[in-house]
Amino acid sequence: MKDKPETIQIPKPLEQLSSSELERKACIGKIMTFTLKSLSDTYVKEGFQWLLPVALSQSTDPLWPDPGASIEKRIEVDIYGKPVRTTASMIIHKLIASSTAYPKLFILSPNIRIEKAARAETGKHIYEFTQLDFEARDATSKDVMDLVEKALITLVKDLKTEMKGELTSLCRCDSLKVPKAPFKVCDRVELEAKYGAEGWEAGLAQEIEEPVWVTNIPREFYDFEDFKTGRWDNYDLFLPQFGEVLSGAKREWEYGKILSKIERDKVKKENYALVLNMAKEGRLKPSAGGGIGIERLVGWVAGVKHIGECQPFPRVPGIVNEL
Ligand code: ASN
Repeated sequence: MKDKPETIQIPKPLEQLSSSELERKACIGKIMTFTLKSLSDTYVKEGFQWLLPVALSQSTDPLWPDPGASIEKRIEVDIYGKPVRTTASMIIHKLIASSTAYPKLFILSPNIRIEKAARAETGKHIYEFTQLDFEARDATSKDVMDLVEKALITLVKDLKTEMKGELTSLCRCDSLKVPKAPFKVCDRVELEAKYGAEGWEAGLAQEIEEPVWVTNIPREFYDFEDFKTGRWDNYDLFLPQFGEVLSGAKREWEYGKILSKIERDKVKKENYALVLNMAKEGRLKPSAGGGIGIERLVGWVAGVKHIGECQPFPRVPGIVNEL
């Protein structure tokens, strides 16, 4: 996400809000509740198991190399004589869980990413957010796109009837349109040619009027890369006038490829011993999945300027409140 020059009001903690600001906060809160219920209903109906998140693990998302990453600090502590990290995403857990007891799963998990303080005013970054992270064994990218399109269309359609009052008071009732499936799919290479290597994300978000998928984005080792063509079988979902709200991929499952990518990226191999061993033993299964940034999705629905507004206890980069 490209940082915006426009000054954005930084979300304040609850105890500092005026009565009209509290009303707005309550409205966004109701849209959050509705969204969580709608999405979890869709995933459960589609046969996904609902797993609980973990906060500390030896292995978490390396978030590297990722062109969008701006992590200032990685949190690592020792417990019981072992180093553990706070969850950056549950991708590694999803690979293991979907290969074993939970072929189709989703988790609403807190993701801790200590973003650089300079990102306070992008309106799209918070240092602790919630991701609806999901994974399905043997699924293809197309399967995931179909599922997400269905979840999003159901959500917006139902919001427009059942949350009409809230959307009206947020001045979002008319501008929020029910998206039409299938969403358009663009290749990142074409977008870079059109908007430039740096500006394509912002350029795309400003131009589109419907959600758009972007594929073929070079990033972490777990996303599938075709070594013959150099093409990545992954995808981001961009929402109009907003930006990226989901990222996901078909996954790597072959030992040789995972090892060579970890080495190429200079990621610490010892932090991914379990994934590597499972792959070596042929126990890592092909899968595809993704993660929806909940505050971003609700922020788009509610039309907020800063997604910290969707949090009861805002996590704005650089600002640490008592709660
Ligand atoms: N949740 C993302 C995925 O499933 C990974 C991430 O958040 N970095 O691909």
